[in-house]
Amino acid sequence: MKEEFKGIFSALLTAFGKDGDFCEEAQRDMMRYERTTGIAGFYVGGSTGEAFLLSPEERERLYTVCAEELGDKTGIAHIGALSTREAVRWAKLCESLGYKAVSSVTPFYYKFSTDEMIGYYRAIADAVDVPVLLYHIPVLTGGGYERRLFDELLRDGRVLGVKYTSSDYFTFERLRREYPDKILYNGFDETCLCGLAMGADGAIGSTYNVLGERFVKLYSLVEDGDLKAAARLQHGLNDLIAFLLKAGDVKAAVKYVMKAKNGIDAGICRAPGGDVPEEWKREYEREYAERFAQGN
Ligand code: MN9
Repeated sequence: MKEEFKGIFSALLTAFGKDGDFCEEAQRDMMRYERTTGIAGFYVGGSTGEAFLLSPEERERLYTVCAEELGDKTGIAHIGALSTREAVRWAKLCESLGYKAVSSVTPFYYKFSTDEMIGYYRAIADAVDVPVLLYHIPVLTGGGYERRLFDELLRDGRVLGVKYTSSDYFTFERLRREYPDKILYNGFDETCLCGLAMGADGAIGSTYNVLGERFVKLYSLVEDGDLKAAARLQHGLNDLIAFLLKAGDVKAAVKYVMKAKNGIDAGICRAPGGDVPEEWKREYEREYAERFAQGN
């Protein structure tokens, strides 16, 4: 069961049409393209997928359409919500659609206690037979995982592991050491190599929508023990990621590249988000289009 969770996973974008509605066709096109890049699977409806900006109807449609396009790839559905009952509802739906695991950020905005958060994950695990992947992303949730939460949940056999989006690699390494059988994913693409070098089983990230092939290469270099070549590759990729980050909203930038490089129009991000700045687009055409298209 573990093998299917290893490797590079695209934190899949959600496509919108010109009218701003969810665009099923572009969603399918994106997945068909990404399936050719060698990635292991898709993480559907997460931060990059603008999950919390979708209506319940759209969210259901997104999970359904993406489940149909998984092909032989592993699907992990982010089912996080503010309330336990909503998360449980999404988890059950995604299990029935064939996702191999369900995942959630900690409930945010309200200051829930650690015990309440543990209860949230346990309720999800009680509701489904697929394993639960924790999603640690303090930069967006404002915290959430104190060490006790990790420990209590990682000792639970129904918990798959952690999607770890933090630059605290000491904690990451301690988790690796103490939970050798859990699946740990690196979360920040710009430090993918750090996580893999510390023993991550894979990585889930936004830029893999458009840089999948090269991160698959990085993953296999680490597997082969060639850390020097992997570092060279990460350096080159980070020139591109630094440029994506410069746009202000990385998912908007990845959408732009998806269209410019692959001809798939996933629209712009949903308001109050939006498009990348015009000046950034000009710089893309001038300095980066070729590097994104060709490699480093
Ligand atoms: O978890 C993503 N995190 C956020 C995954 O979007 C906050 C990453 O893939 C980043 O987008 C990427 C750029 O910083 O590393």
